Amino acid sequence: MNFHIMTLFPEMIEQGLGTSIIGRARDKGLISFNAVNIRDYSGDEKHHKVDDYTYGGGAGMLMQAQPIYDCYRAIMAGIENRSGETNENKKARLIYVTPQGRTFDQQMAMDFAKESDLIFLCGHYEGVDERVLEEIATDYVSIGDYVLTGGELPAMVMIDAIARLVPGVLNNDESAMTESFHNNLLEYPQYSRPEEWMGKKVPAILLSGDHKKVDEWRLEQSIARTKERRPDLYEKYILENPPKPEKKKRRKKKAAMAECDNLQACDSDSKENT
Ligand code: 6GU
Repeated sequence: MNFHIMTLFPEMIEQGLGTSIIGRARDKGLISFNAVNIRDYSGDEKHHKVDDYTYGGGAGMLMQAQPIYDCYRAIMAGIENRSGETNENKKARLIYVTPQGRTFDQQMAMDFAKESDLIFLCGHYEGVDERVLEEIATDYVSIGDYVLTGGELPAMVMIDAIARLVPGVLNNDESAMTESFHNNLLEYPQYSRPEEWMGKKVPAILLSGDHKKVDEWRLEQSIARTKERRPDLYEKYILENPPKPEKKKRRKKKAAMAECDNLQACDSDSKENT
């Protein structure tokens, strides 16, 4: 998977994505980063200017259309050159990173992870000339309802989330982790040595060696935690996993997993276990 980032600060991207798991994946050739400086495509030979005042007045400068478009064309030419005739009809998606976009989430990360090339456009100043966006942007994506000074950090956030889904990027241990947001549940609490720390004991069930019980406990904890911390996600989980009506006789055995669908049981559970 190849990430192309159109930016005024390519060094920010290179530093941000060059280390840890993502850097290792790049070194292994599983992903690549191509941070392209929009300023290199300025038509202004002398000052390499890429911004100007807005028509209609108002504060701030706007990134002009032409340098962005030329930068985009150069990236596209590189992609087409590399992929040859094989997928000539499939245009790479271009993500304009903007607080006005759809909020990025795990589902979007999974969707973007299917692409072979992704182009990110990082805005600065007051924004970008609308006409070039109409011409090249396929997706408008934000990372949340707050304003940042530029699109580089959000682009890196998205690239990290997407890249770790590319096969081979995570090693077995990393990918075997039961993750928050899979199935709309947050991760259960985890413990390592020592067995007792600051007077707090590791829940006994985790030391029992009974894998089935441990799994049940973890699911129960995940559900309780999601309900308490992210009621919005919990709603989704319940919609997709409606609680099954229990037969009376088998109720005791199956109780652990089902109980958390009931608000009171969940609340008392999570208190007992914290
Ligand atoms: Cl994607 N860009 C900028 N500039 N600010 C943001 C954002 C994106 N998402 C949240 N704030």
